[in-house]
Amino acid sequence: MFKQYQLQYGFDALEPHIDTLTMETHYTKHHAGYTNNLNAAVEKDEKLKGLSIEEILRNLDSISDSALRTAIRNNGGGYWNHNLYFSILSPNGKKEPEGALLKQIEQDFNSFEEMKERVSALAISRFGSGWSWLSANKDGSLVATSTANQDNPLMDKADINPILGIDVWEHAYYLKYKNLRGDYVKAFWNIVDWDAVEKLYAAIS
Ligand code: MN3
Repeated sequence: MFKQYQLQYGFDALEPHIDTLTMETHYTKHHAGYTNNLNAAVEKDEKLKGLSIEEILRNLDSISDSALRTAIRNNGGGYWNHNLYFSILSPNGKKEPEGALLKQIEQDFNSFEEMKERVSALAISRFGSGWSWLSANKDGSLVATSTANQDNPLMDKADINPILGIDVWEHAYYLKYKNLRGDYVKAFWNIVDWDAVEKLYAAIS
């Protein structure tokens, strides 16, 4: 039974960057929905029971039933992606990366600012719904990519781990920002908890 990440802050805590109603709807409706649908789907295939969500998402091809594979891809992706998203946000997190993560960001993107520009550009240019990612390869190197729908880099490549994701589905920003996705993406960086991102980076490299 997969459990939804427990928010460490209130629905209103990320104001004014993410509004209370968006946070409440996103967490209690969208994320809860993905979680419930994932659990229902996993019940349908004995081979999936006991696997971690990462093991399932890295091996979608092993699910023979195509409708079930699609259900797991969409809802398992939605489950995992939102667990990451909500866990790296905080109203009072560390404002900038330090140490090994900062060093790697500077190596791969020249600077913290240029990394944010690259990940933001991918978020803004993603057509329709999807995500923009900062991910770490097994050797510690970092890469910025984007994916459609609830896909994520785990589905594409072995040994890659997203450490930051920007949700650019309209449900993540439309109540406050309407069509101005770029304003939401800009605001997103104000509430990233770099301590949480550093911990994810340390765990995989
Ligand atoms: Mn979402």
